[in-house]
Amino acid sequence: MRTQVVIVGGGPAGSLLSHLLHREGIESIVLERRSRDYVLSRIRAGVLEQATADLLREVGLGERMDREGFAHDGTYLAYGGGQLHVDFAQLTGRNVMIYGQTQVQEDLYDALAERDGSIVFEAEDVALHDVNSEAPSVTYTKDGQTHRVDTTWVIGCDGFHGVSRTSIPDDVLTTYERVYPFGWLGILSETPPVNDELIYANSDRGFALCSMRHAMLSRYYVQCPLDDAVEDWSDDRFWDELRARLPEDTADRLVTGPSIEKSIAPLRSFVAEPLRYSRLMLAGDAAHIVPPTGAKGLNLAVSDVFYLARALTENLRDGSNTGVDAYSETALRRVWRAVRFSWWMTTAMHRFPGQEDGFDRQIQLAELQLLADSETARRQMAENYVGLPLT
Ligand code: RFL
Ligand code: PHB
Repeated sequence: MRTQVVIVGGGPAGSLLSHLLHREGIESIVLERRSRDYVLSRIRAGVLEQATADLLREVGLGERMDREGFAHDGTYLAYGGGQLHVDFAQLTGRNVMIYGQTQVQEDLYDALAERDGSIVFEAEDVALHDVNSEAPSVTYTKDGQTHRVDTTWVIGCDGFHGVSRTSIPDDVLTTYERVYPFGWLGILSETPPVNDELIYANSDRGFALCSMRHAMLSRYYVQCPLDDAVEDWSDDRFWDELRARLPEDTADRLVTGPSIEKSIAPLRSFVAEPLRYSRLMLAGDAAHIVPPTGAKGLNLAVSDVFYLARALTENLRDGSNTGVDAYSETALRRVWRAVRFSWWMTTAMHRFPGQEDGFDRQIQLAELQLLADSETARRQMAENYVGLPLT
């Protein structure tokens, strides 16, 4: 068969791209290795930049988000026993939306389900062919049968471990990487969130984050050593550690309960450039990873495919190469800004091995004190957290 665009990977980047293209009259097919239920069982992001939320509304995906999500006008940074409020609304006139990636993904799958054949779940052995020619194709296996799709563009939205990026010759890509010497242990529990806004906590025992999904569903994280396993962390141990890392009055308010999900994620910054190799383009985690501290990963997946949908539409409808030629540079400008911010938040908020000599720890505290003392510093942090408009 033939389609205009083959999208490898049906996470947020791939499924949103297909939806955006469809609205412009461009046909695509999404090939997703996992089942729908498997993708929806992965607990990931929770914070949508204002531009992400606005885009979802604009393309008909905002109804449930506006009903069930929470607009947050600020956040708390806790350190040295106290906490600092960063008021996004006052500093930037913008805010963020608390709405889970799982819910965004459900809304996207519901939209794709209205178009027969727009997504193939459990597509195995996806392979890219002739992407460096005018006639690329993609093959995959489904229920033991091999299929081939001829196309004009192949878009790699298959995450960090996908096949798309690794289909590009090594000498084409330049990669930049920083692996952090710790991970995040996250739990989901059916308890009321400890606070009405998120709390990012820097404590002597390491980082902690209090987040939420809704009024009776909380998401909490603690920094942990990379070689820890989920089995090392009973619920009781998790709650004790979280309490120990929060300001006392917050710890006293914390309502605990059984975890319904518990997982460990490593922290990494990674960028592969350029985002294009002839007829193959990369978007989202397939091209770049940020540590979750800045809440940027999902938002970058969305901004990549926003630029890409516009570029592909111009190309396939009008024959223009302007957008596709500019895509990598346009998207990477935003990516590097988010990579810098996520690195900064990670560096300012975590306990690093080797900090024992005290110097780096004092710099961290000075960094946070600067935010407390300077409205200019707070505004810069707030502008980065709420994100740039998408234009
Ligand atoms: P995804 O979501 O990884 O989707 C890629 C899809 O491709 C499929 N796939 C394949 N399909 C076919 N053939 C193959 N060979 C394939 N290989 C893989 C996979 O099954 C998958 O369905 O990438 P995408 O779409 O680029 O989306 C990126 C986001 O998921 C990611 O950046 C965020 O979750 C990151 N992130 C956060 N981002 C935020 O903006 N705000 C947050 O608050 C936030 N918190 C987080 C996070 C990520 C976390 N983890 C677990 C890494 C918190 C955590 C703990
Ligand atoms: C989340 O709710 O999962 C979450 C929130 C903020 C972050 C990372 C993750 O920075």
